[in-house]
Amino acid sequence: GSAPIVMQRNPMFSTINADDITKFKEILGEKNVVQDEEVLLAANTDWMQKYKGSSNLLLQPRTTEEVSQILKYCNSRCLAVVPQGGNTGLVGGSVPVFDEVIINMGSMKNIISFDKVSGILVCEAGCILENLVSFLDNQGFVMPLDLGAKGSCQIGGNVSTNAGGLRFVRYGSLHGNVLGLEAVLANGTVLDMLGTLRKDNTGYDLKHLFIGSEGSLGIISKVSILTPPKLSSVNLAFLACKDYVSCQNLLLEAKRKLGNILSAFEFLDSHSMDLVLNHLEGVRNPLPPSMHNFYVLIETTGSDQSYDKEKLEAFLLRYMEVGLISDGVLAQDINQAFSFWRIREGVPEALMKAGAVYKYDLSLPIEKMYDLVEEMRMRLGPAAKVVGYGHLGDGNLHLNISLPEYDDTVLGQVEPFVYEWTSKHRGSISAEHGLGLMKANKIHYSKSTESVHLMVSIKKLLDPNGILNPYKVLPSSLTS
Ligand code: FAD
Ligand code: 2HG
Ligand code: ZN
Repeated sequence: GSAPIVMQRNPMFSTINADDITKFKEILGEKNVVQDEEVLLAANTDWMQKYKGSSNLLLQPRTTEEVSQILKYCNSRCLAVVPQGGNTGLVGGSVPVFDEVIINMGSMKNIISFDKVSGILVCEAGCILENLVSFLDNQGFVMPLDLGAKGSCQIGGNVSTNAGGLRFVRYGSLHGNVLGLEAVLANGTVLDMLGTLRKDNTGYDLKHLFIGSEGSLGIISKVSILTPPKLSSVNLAFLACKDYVSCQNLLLEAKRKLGNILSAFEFLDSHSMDLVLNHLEGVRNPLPPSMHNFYVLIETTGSDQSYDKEKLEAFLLRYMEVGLISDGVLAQDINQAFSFWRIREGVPEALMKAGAVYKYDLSLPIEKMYDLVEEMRMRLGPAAKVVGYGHLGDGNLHLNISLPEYDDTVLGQVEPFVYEWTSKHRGSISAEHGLGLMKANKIHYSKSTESVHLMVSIKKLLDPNGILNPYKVLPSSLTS
């Protein structure tokens, strides 16, 4: 059912007292124990301004040893904590629900090593994704993931959410690219899994438990990641399609014809485009005004400048002739490419500016994916704007419902319908954003009872007092 769950603070958790503050200052030094109201207000509020906690304390560790000491102390006192990276998460996972201590990883931002032969980067969890991108660029390498939040999100947050993003279609999941981790358990134990090997079959691969665990099993303090070399030729096309079937068929052809140089295949519907044009400054549609229903971005990345470009041009020409593509343009330089990406990456920001938003991040069979958007539009009528966009190449739909203000009546028409629909088609109710607070009690739509119970057992083994990111990820009925 979808009855709203009235969340209660778990009374097992202690509240902060003066001795705790003294202890934290001993561990971290005065200035890394933050009680400033303005800083706390921002850290209590998520990116969408939808979830708000009421923590009075933010800690900023600078080393793994400090993270370990903080957690050991919090565990002994039964003080709940929320690990926080760049706070760009979209499911309410990165902010406190009540008065949990915020452990902000932003001060752990050192690059530890980079091996130019293997492309393996080892760094601290608080490194901002864009800073890693710039660092690697100078070395002639790229990050295997890219997302609209790159300017603020941290690699530790990316790994903790198993973020997907815009290059997933080419480089795959962080479960493949992350070679090693260092994580601190609830009791302060430091787990050194910071391997830099491509192959290592010695027992259970524990790092995978932490990838995508959203801060519920430990705090990731260091990451080792395999980075691909930067290739010299990147091309980007911005296309229009008349209907969803054309987008889908175009994807099949792109996989077949562009093959190993395909590096992104993204789509947005005209409703998403309208939002971007109406709410973001300086953004314009690169295609002449017309009644296009869908837009597709195709990026190729390869090593042969003229060949790659010709290949994409020939592809566009061919599928324009047969009508799969209604109109299209190739970016002529890096600035134009940036402006095309701005349209696609700007959709979440435009939605935020437009008012209240209900977000659904779904994996669905590609041929069924847009049916849901249309059904939802019919269901809600003019009460709300229903937009669909996302990582078509990965079968990942971002269904967003935008309205002037949050409205429980509308929400009641959306949920549980959207989850039931997804479950019926054997989809996932969280393709890439995680469960966080928003979907902790919805996990059963995508996972069997037996799987959820095993997850709860693992959680209890690693964090017996449940201090790590409580109320998130797993159903509250099973964890408290
Ligand atoms: P936070 O938001 O701070 O935290 C996210 C979760 O991870 C929380 O549960 C938190 O407790 C936990 N956490 C953070 N750091 C640590 C750590 N060091 N150890 C343990 N737990 C930790 N997501 C995608 O997958 N693909 C996208 O394309 C994408 N695009 C986005 C675009 C925009 C504009 C925005 C705002 C968000 C987007 N996201 C996307 C969602 C979000 O950016 C990602 O989930 C990102 O990986 C979160 O990183 P962060 O550092 O901000 O983590
Ligand atoms: C994206 O792909 C992000 O732009 C955000 O994952 C999706 O806002 C959303 O629903
Ligand atoms: Zn996404």
